[in-house]
Amino acid sequence: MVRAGKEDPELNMLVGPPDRRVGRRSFLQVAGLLAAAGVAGYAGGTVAGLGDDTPAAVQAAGGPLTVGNRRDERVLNIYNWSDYIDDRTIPLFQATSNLRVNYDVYSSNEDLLARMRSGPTNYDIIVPTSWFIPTYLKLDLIEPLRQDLMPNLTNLDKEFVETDYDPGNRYTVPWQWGTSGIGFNRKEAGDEVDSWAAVFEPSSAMGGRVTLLREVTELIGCALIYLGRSPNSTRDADLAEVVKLVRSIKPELKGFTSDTYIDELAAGETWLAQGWSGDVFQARDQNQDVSYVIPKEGTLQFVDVIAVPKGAPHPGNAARFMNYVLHPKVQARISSYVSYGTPVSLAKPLLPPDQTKDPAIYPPAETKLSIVTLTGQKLEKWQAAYDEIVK
Ligand code: N2P
Repeated sequence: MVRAGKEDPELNMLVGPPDRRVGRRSFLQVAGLLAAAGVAGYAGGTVAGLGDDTPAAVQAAGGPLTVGNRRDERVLNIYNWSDYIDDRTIPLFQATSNLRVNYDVYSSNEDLLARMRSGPTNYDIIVPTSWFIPTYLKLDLIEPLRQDLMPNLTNLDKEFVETDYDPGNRYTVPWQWGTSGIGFNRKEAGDEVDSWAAVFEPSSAMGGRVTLLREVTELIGCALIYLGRSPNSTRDADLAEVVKLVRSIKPELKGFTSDTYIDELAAGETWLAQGWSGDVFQARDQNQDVSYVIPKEGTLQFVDVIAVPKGAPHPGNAARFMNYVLHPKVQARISSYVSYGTPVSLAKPLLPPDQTKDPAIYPPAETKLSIVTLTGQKLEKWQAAYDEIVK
């Protein structure tokens, strides 16, 4: 039963569905709203019992809320993927922590990495896909987390702790996870879409209505899977085949996009889109003709992880935010809205059963899912192949 009394402000704030996406276009407006919500937030700064900035945690950390920061400011600068959060989590975090959040978005790992390589930024939080973490570590772009400020780390499912890319969560905590697949309009593309052929060899009737992801690993990895090659291949012959295939269908494509396809699917402008699971479900929330399928050839599974850029101004505040989003109730609010998988099983009983039972969100063990390993020169080779395709 949902209590909505004053005694549990967090629960109170969970009542009622979120109604605005923090997407490409809306994030600036939302940022304005968030600033306003921060001003109207709790003056006291902590709310007991939430497992985030509890008085005990603050005391254990030895001081005021700004402990752990390089700049003594009640500010947190977040850089996350577009369409990857509900519209309530940030205002509620601001209210419970008395920190002001600046929220900015990107739409590909390449954009994020390029930004981080271009010199210091003011960001305290970034959310790369896990397979980029070895690269971030090698380039010395991220720093260890203030785990002492994150008691909710214990909420994480084991598989997100015992990872290859960051065992023990020294540098990262998972945000959400999902798959890439095909979003399609059943009225226009039919009910039978089940193969990557739908987007990598589209029929001429779909001309100008097909989009592919503007993201190196997803484009190259899924095309390799369609061609029956290893999703981690760096063989020149395999990559040449991918380039040839995708270049040959370019006249049929509406374009490459990793953000606008949500609105385009929802508006019925795009009929077939290579896309990420939750994004397609967000389009379906607006247009019931949209469906998502994991192609029969298999696909890539990703985990996007929160990390702190090296030398970030407010790593203490970043830890407070990570701790907040590891709370099952907060995870449930985010996950139910974005329709991606949660790394906190304790959140699942709080999610709508039609999500937790949906094999497209939580795929059964027999689904063919691959994980990209980005080591050595693979990223360069894949980027070169991608550039040949897109340019
Ligand atoms: C959010 C897309 C995130 C998934 N719109 C890509 N890793």
